Amino acid sequence: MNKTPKGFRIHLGLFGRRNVGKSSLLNMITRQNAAIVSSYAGTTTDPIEKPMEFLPLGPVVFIDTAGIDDIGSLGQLRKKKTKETESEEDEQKAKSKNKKKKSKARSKHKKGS
Ligand SMILES: Nc1nc2c(ncn2[C@@H]2O[C@H](COP(=O)(O)OP(=O)(O)O)[C@@H](O)[C@H]2O)c(=O)[nH]1
Ligand SMILES: [Mg+2]
Repeated sequence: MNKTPKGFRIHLGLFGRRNVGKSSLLNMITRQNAAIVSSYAGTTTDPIEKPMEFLPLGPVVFIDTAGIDDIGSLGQLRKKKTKETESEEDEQKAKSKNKKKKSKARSKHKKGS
């Protein structure tokens, strides 16, 4: 189950303001204490990745992030990291779309030959 490489997993990012329950949601979905939950805004710092089998999707990786409204100098760094994670997820989505397109094109080509 956990053998699927990260690149083959669907990436599901949790983005939003601080203290809205992103980490609580991750813990609820994974049924683990994967991320620290607290009423103190700015608890999550580095993105937390949790690979799991999430039916009906299959192998996914959940990514919990710091808030998009973080403040202070450390907050700016956390926001930057969240933005980077967001872009990485978009890139990954585009890549997997391309992969699907290519494999569709290949199977069409096979059928035609
Ligand atoms: N009332 C209520 N509080 C929640 C809910 N989900 C999370 N919380 C509380 O909101 C606070 C922030 O939660 P957390 O998961 O750390 O938020 P994050 O900063 O978005 O990751 C914590 O005190 C949680 O116990 C919810 O569904 N209802
Ligand atoms: Mg959090």
